Amino acid sequence: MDTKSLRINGKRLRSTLEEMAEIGGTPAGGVTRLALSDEDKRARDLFVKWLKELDLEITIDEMGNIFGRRPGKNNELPPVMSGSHIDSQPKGGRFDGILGVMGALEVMRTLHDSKVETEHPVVIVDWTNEEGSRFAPAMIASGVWAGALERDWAYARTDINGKKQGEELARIGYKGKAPAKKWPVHAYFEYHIEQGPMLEREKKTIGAPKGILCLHWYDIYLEGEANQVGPTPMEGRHDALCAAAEMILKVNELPDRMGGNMVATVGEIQNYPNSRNIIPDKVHFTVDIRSWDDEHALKAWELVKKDFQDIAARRGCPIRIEETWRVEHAPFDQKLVQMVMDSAKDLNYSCLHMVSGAGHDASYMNQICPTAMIFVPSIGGRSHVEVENTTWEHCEAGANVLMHCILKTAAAR
Ligand code: HGY
Ligand code: MN
Ligand code: MN
Repeated sequence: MDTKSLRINGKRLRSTLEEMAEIGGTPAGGVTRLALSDEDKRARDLFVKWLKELDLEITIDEMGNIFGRRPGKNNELPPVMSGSHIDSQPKGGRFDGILGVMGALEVMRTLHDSKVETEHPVVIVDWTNEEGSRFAPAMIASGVWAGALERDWAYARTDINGKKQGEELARIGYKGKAPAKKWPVHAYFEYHIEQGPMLEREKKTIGAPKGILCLHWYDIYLEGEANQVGPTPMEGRHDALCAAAEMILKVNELPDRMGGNMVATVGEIQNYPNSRNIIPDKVHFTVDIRSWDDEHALKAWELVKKDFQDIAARRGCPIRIEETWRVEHAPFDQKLVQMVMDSAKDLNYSCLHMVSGAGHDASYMNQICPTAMIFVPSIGGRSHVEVENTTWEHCEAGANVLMHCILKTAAAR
């Protein structure tokens, strides 16, 4: 069949995204659907229901990754896979992650409606806990599936209330039996909002990232000495929050000191006992360093770690450092990146070759098989916020590019 003229159903894609946005929807129009929360369960249940309507073969693995498989003419061949994540940030946006899962679902629905046959099977996936916000680190379930992270280590990760990831998976009924272990994949495409300002600034509809920066995550724990803020003289204090404050500014200055294309952020902090009239004696904060150059990021870490140790010593606040997680930068398959750009052109969409500063499950899939991503603009370049937004036209455009990349690599007939 000539699939060149095939297009997805933009209205149906919009209604799935709007229905999903209701699950964990916030009054300001964002979404709070933390990994393995009740909201995540409800969205998963809805997603599985939709997969069943397409008679897909459903597999849920030990990490709760959900796969829906559409047979090809030759089921001996490795599948083409596409998907992203359903979980969100706290007060996050209604497109991050879910657009890639619903985009892939819309492609599956279009193939189903048009009775398109493909040589290779096609698989859709929802990766558990891509965000790493509730249970650090990010992309943990695709990392286990890809063999980069240990399943039991992932199960033991706890959230701020001490709940274990493995137990929460069981609680919501998504701790599957299938091993969370990679199998051959012919090609992987992930459709996602850009989450930055480039496409809007360049007035382009489709982004074709050359790859994803490396992500390095660290956890810092400081001990101070609590005391009554009134009678305790300033000199001789061991104020854990002041030590943290100095360290946090060192992180912020790091990219300037290092030069090159790097970002460094402290996004999360807990201060104890967090009472206005007690000198803080315990602080935990996180460090996120990203760069296209892994060595550059490691050098930056060594530099700022030395700063941390000097500050801790000078302030008499013992420090404990956890080198929590690193994923290498992911240079995508150039042929597939070119396919994304050619498909955009064939569909008369403007396209920009770029890089992804945001992490995605595609970072790990890139270690397994030829991988590429498709971006669409984020209005105002905003993401991980309730105002995150993308036009419906752009949502439709990205899904059309995704479909034609899948059709090409799966050798549609
Ligand atoms: O951290 C990231 O870039 C992604 O949202 N996990
Ligand atoms: Mn995402
Ligand atoms: Mn995200």
